[in-house]
Amino acid sequence: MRQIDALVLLSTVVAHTSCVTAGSLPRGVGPEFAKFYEGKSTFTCIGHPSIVLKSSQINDNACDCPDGSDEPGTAACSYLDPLSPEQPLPSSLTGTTNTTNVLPGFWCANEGHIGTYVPFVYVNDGVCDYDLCCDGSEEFAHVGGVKCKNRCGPIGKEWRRVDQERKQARERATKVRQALVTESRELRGKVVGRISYLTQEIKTLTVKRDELKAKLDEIEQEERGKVVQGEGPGGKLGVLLGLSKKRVQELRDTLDEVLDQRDDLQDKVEDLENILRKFKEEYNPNFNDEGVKAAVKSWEDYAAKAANEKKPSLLESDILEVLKEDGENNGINWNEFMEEAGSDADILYNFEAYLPSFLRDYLHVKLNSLRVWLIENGMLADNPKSGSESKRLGAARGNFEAADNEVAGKQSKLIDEQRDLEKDYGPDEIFRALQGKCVSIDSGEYEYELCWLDKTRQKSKKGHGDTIMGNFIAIDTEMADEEDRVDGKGLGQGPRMVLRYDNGQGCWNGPNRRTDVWLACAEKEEIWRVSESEKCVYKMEVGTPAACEDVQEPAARAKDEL
Ligand code: MAN
Repeated sequence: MRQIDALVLLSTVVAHTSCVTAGSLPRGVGPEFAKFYEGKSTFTCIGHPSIVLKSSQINDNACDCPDGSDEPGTAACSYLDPLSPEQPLPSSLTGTTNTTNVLPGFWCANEGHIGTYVPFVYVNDGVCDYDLCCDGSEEFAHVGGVKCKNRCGPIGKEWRRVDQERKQARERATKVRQALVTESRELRGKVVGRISYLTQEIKTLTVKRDELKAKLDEIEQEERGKVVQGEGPGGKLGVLLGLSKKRVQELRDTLDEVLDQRDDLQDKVEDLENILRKFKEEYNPNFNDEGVKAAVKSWEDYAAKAANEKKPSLLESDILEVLKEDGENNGINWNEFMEEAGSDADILYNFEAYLPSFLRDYLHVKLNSLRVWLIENGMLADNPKSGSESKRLGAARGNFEAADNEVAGKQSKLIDEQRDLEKDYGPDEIFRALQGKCVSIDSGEYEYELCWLDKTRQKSKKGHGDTIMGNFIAIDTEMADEEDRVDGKGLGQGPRMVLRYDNGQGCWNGPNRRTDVWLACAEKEEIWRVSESEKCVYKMEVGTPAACEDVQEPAARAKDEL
């Protein structure tokens, strides 16, 4: 108890130790209160200016000021001391005041060491409080014959040695921390590098993937027999059919005209042959006219040749068949051809069935070579009715799916990396360098393990297996208020980082295990102690160079890092 009080008071006064010479002041006055006592013939109560006392009333062992300021060097007003509430109020003041002592305590100058305030209740209590007042000045009355020698020489020397060691250890720990910060920065740089590399890779792969998709779509389209969509029903093949129908009609009209001309010419040939036949029968051979004789001879040769020529002539019925208008029962049934066929591919495959029989043989060969040409050029599936994919389509699909999977894989890696940059790794992202590393301690029947930003484990030494004591969730800050330990392996006082590990293995008949990992500055990673304050709720006290920096609230830290 006395040690804690001393530390609190010590911190208040360290900065003021050299301001005023103690000798010129009433006993027990601390440096920062000197101005109220120096060179005055009267004394005004510090907190009650209306009460003015004689100088002789200072330290006269009677509590005259309601705030105790007239007794800086005695225990007369110790009942006002907030550090000793157990002190009973004197009957004269009971019920009259709720004032506390305006002075923090009896000032012990501790020359050669560090001055500090001692609670008034310790003044002249017959005990040498060397841990607070190494010069023994608080026992000036020698109550019960007690004489407290001034021990500030050796105590101050030892304190400075320990303090020096502590400072050096802290400097070494701070250097280790700096190395961790450098490592963390490098690790972060690597993440940034991977993000930019992945972004570029995804860009390139997406273009490739999209090209492969377009190719796949194109081939699928083709395999379905849909040669790229054209205008109007039936696609390009529909257009082709329209053109074919028109062309067939044009050819039919031309054939019709040619037949008319043929008939005219045949009539004329017949007339001419009749004229020549009559000419041969009626000419007079006795006229020795050489020109006439040659003409008759030519006619006879022509007639003989015509009689010998038995050329198979096109049947008139066949020609008439061709000339007939297309319809349901003759010619090409274009309606049936265009409406009933399932697909363009079906149309091509069944084309011959729609033709008049006399054209089928001739067109069969031509159609076959057309089919082969269409398949080779990717305009017609090689086996549209089988239901299975062609090798070409299978390969295109495989290529696309591989590229698509690659893009998806890289995208998910990119998201992970981007999330990693947003994750809280603590001040200076210090835990980046520690992440994944573990530290453990042997304790009783267990070995306890802490894996930074991962898990805490309780490992049975009796072979009962490991128990997860929590999974890392967040970095928090909490106030520690513990006595300093001689070996320095303690949390001490002040704000400390606390790593929360939650949702560990379920506790029998209880909640899931969780662990609070309290951190304090140390030269090396070390679990100092593990406690289970309530069932399955653990506290680890851990030393680490990562904590050798003033702790900031996460919000302030985020602001600083912007
Ligand atoms: C085990 C350990 C203990 C815990 C009990 C709860 O023995 O994990 O720490 O308190 O289980 O049943």
